[in-house]
Amino acid sequence: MNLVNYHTKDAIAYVAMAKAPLNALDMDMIAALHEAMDRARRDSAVLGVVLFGEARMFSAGADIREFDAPDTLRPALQELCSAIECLCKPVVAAIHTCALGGALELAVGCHARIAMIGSRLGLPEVSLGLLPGGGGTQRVPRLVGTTQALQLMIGGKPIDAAQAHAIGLVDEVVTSDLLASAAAAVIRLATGASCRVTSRLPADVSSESLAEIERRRTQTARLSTPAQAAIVECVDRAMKHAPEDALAFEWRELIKLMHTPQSRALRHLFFAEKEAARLSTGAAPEALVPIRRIAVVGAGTMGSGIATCFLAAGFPVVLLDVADAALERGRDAIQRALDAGVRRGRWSCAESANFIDRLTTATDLEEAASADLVIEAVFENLSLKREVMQRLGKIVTHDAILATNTSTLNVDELAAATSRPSQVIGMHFFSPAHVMRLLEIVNGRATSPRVLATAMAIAHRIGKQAVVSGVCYGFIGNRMLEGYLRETDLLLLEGASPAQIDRALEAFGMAMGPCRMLDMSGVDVSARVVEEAQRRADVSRDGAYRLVCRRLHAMGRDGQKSGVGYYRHDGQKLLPVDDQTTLYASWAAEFGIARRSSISDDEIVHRCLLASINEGFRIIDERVASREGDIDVVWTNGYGFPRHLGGPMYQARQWGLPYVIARLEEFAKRYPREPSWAAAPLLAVQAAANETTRSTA
Ligand code: T1G
Repeated sequence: MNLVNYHTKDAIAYVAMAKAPLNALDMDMIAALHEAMDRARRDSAVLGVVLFGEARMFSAGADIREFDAPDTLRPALQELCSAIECLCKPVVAAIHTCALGGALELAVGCHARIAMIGSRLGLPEVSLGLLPGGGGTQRVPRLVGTTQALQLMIGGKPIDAAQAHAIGLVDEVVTSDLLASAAAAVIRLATGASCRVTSRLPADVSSESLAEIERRRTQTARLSTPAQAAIVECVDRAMKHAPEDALAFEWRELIKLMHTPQSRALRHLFFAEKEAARLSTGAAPEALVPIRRIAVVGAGTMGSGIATCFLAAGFPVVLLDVADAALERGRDAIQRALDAGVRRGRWSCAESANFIDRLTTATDLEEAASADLVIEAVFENLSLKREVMQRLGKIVTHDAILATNTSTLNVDELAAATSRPSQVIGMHFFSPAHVMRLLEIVNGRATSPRVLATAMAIAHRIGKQAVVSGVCYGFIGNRMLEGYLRETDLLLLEGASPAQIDRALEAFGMAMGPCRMLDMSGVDVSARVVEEAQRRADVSRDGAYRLVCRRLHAMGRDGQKSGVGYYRHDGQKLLPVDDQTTLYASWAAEFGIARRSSISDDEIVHRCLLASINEGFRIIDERVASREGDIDVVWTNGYGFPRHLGGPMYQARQWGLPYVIARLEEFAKRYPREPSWAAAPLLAVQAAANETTRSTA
């Protein structure tokens, strides 16, 4: 099987990258491309080269798997691009579907670029903690200017072919006959047309370019992400230094970045996300339930957000609710979400209008009969959800899938309420559903493999990051969140303030501290979940369990919505609550919890995170989650865990399992009343430690 296919026709050499699945530019592929270009150079009958990708796309860029051994790598892609640039014959890149990272750098090393409409082009290396190391930091600024180039590299977001054409990244956008158009471009270049050279220093560097570099230098110094700062320095050299020196600098910076903990963590997450979602691409299409029409039951915040996800993915959606007023509010919420997507450039006005045209609403549940996938998103109440699922089970067709959006209830109990438990699955969206990428797919005891595979494929289709969870209280994310919030609550009773706890965890890297988060999402919501979970004995029934949360709710202090919760809300300002110290101290005394005058940030971070990590090891022990990487994907995509730290389980591995076990044992001794620090989870951690010991023996 050749990595590169080469054939000639009408004096044009066609060089096709042919390495499934995505033409990743590993060392072998780059060597094969070198040979093909050399063959075209030696063939006197060949006027020039069309370079393209067979199968799914032009190329997904460099092979990320090679980055774990950075010191074995050579600047092969830089050398290939320089060889193409200096080839005595024109080389035109014909781009379809995707040209990302090194793939786009390869295309920019060519003398012209033709792209199929709708193709995506980008330099996403920064999302891996890296920089474009195939000459991109040098050639792209010379092609499109420093402002556009820095936006592409520091933002890391792909653009489509039309946008690429508008900034001069591609020379032509076609709707068909991609290779023929590229061949015509070769002939034009071979017969005298000029091409835009990117190999030399620009004749003059505008003051705007230099000012933009300075602006970005200041900005990235604040962001303290090494990759972005390095990108700015490379672009600065593209404007001022001899090309070969600047290329050498770019390569050295790339290798340095590959060694950083941030990049290693981000590369861990890249593959963890693929592995978590793998079922979505593994099942053969005929093995899936055909999904053409969606019904969403419940037009509230979650229901309208879920409906928006499917509308924006091109599905017709019927939104159901018992009251016309609720449906009107739901439709308005969907329109607002679509308008926001237009403002953010996620879709065009025309597309947005097209999406909303696919929405119908109804108050009669029978309207769900024509749906292939029905998602219930009614109020989080077991008897209500049971009744809805039972009625749906009698309404929908035999093959239709019934999904519940419950976040804490038992999916197996809801499945049992229908006459078709094998068709029932959990699809736990995170609010706002049309924004948050994470989707927990809850695989019920009776759920059929075909329904599971279909749900995973649908998750992929609506752009969600799917993670499969077994059935347990809170699935993966919320169950681990309980430990995190339990320790937050206890620390408040022991004398820490909401502001100190939030500051400590935000300094660690969490997007939002737990007290701020609870005030924003509603103290009442969390209190109701805890009380229901205590009633079902899913969590500790100890009266001190999540006491502060329950007591604040009992006082009507439900956070932002009531103006006071863990903080007093004065507009955007979060202020301390005057009587909080007295209140928390009295509650602590009520339950014999000792107060301390000072609690370190280190203790706050470790207790909250290790409570989650401990639960994470239990979740794996119980096979609720398949692997540690899945848990990392849940927490970085749904709970604001910093991506550059890889996720809670990855972080535990970086701390070292012996250290984790020692700290867990320390907390278990100090808090004997708290069952969650009990020995059981330590066995899981110990098992993991043994496995590590074995693997490194
Ligand atoms: N390297 C290695 N494996 C890759 C890969 C890559 N670049 N891209 C995808 N895969 C694997 C992926 O793990 C999965 O594996 C399979 O291919 C299908 O992927 C020097 C330093 C292109 C939009 O960041 O964004 O170039 O699970 O399910 O949904 O300057 O893949 O089947 O075992 O995602 O159609 C820059 C990363 C690299 C692009 C296609 N490039 N890839 O999405 O398929 S760094 C990227 C993607 C670089 C140079 C620098 C997406 C995609 P498995 P998939 P998809």
